[in-house]
Amino acid sequence: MDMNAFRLDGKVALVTGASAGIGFEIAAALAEAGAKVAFNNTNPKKMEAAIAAYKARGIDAKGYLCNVTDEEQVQALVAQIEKDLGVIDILVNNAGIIKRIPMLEMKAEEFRQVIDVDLNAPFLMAKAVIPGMIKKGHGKIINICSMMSELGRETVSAYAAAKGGLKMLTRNICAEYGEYNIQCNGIGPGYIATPQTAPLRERQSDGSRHPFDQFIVAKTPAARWGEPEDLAGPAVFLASDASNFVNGHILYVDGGILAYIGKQP
Ligand code: NAP
Ligand code: GCO
Repeated sequence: MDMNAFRLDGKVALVTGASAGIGFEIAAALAEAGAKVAFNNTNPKKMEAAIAAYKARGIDAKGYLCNVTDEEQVQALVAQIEKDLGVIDILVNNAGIIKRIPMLEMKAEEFRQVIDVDLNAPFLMAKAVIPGMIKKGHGKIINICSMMSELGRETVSAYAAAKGGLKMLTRNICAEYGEYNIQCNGIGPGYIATPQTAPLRERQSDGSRHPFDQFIVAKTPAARWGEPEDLAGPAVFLASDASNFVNGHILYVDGGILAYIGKQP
């Protein structure tokens, strides 16, 4: 096998929300595999810090302020990247939010906000990049799903609905555009140590570990939280020619948690 199939030289990649966390590590890995990398976010200060952090890794990532829920901004983002770097070959829909609120206490507006970022925005982003991919004769779309694409849990109704929908959007893009040599797959991270899950890992006032932290470690065969770096290899694989016959698949990168009933207390 030609191992260059895992390289991304000459490719243009856009990772949404890659100012920190999972998106940052995925964007860095795509760059280290040879891609020219663009990323977007909404917060100028985090953008600046991210560009410096990419530079410290020897990566010349191009940052764009863009709210992925705004269709006009999304269209303008894709057009600007095409001018600056070229037509987008790889899109990673990573930008996402979560609101942990019991359903009966959650306002309709709060539910809509989560659906807007986590489900509507990946639709808008995919719609914006697919025409260029069709013209180019190939494309890779990677949607960052979640274990909540498969499982529910208290207080995350909007997030689980969005990520379940994102799993099916992934399969539908595969169905509709596979004939144009576009592969659309998902990555389903398990519990990963990022700002988004920081509240679930906070030390208690007596210095003990958060009960949820203990719960997740007991439920995970790897007996640890994932790190954003754990997602780098799977992302490079799904962004590369090595996965050209993988389509509509959700690759769970979860330390085995979805396969395991959990350690007996
Ligand atoms: P994070 O650290 O909170 O990063 C989320 C990123 O999304 C931030 O950089 C944020 O950038 C950006 N963002 C949020 N709303 C945006 C918008 N409207 N437009 C543009 N950018 C926006 O979260 P993370 O843990 O790395 O999560 C990244 C993805 O992985 C999310 O889709 C999340 O649902 C998913 N995921 C996370 C885990 C986990 O355990 N951490 C597990 C499974 C799936 P700014 O704030 O700078 O705008
Ligand atoms: C939560 C967590 C999870 C993770 C991830 C798991 O509150 O349960 O935030 O939702 O973010 O999605 O795969």
